Amino acid sequence: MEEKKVMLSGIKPSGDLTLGSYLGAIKHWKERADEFDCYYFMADLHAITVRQNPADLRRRTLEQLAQYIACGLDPEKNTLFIQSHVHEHAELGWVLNCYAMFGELSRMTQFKDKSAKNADNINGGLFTYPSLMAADILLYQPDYVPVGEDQKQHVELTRDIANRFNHIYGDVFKVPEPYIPKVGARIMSLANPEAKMSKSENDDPGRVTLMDKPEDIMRLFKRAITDCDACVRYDPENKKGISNLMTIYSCATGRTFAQIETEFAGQGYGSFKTAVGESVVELLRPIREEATRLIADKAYLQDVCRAGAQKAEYIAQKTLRKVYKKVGFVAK
Ligand code: AQP
Repeated sequence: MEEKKVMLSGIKPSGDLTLGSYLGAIKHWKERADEFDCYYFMADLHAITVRQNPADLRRRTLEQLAQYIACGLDPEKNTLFIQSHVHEHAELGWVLNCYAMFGELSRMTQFKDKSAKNADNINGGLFTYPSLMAADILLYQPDYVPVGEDQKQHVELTRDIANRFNHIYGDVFKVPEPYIPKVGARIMSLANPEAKMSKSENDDPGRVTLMDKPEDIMRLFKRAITDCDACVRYDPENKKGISNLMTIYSCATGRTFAQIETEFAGQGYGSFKTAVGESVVELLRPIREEATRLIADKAYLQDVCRAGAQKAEYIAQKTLRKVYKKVGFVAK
């Protein structure tokens, strides 16, 4: 029997998952479970590159697992685990640090953005984040890494590191491809369509989280920033707010931009914003309800992540053993 291709991705439990996390990442993960051997994790090692409250981090990590499952990731079909439970991530991360160049790491947009936002805590982990991300990926030899547009640069660096390593030691790593969705790869804040909708931006009045109540979602959409043109038309250059809302509506309803333009022709923005809000309420309702149920069942969540870590570790160990041998470490 032909082996299934491997797919892997992760999200930092650095804040409550947003509509952006869902449309840019998780939605595409669940569509692949039958076709691929899928590994998805809660990237807690990455989360501490920005200071976290320990109790919140612990709570959010398990809540994120509950939300993954509620979004449709069946733990029987997908390997779901917590990054820090598989110590091979940190170990390979160190090795790959020695194959990632200072200049490359300095050019990463996320490092520059996060350094600007956390000027009092520009730590080494923030700088070497891409080496750990390369380790996360390369340990599992995946064919595809589904990410939003903002993570494309990191996947490209992973490819460079893998190629560099393979060039020295032979074919150790499979060089993965980023998989970036055509629509929804970058969902912007409803309050500032120039900025990405981010989990950790708690005070962003344009952030929709998976656990938001319907009335809060409707309020956020009614207040969404648009323009004074009063015409629902997709133009991401000149009409960023409306184009963002159209992207969200398209993802939630499956309609194309042309169909949306026809649907709202001559109607102004009020009814459009209401329709987008309602589509998101209906999209998120079953996720919120199922996640709420699962969050209350801590024993089940613990079982899922324990089983996931065991399965992930088996693969991760094999790759790490090979890497240690190649670089010249003495076997235990
Ligand atoms: N707004 C978004 N639109 C589309 N995709 C998004 N992703 C995140 N936000 C959006 C995708 O989700 C995956 C997980 O991202 P991450 O948590 O590892 O890091 P991030 O991209 O830095 O996410 P945030 O929300 O901005 O977190 P914080 O605020 O902690 O830095 C990735 O595939 C990402 O592309």
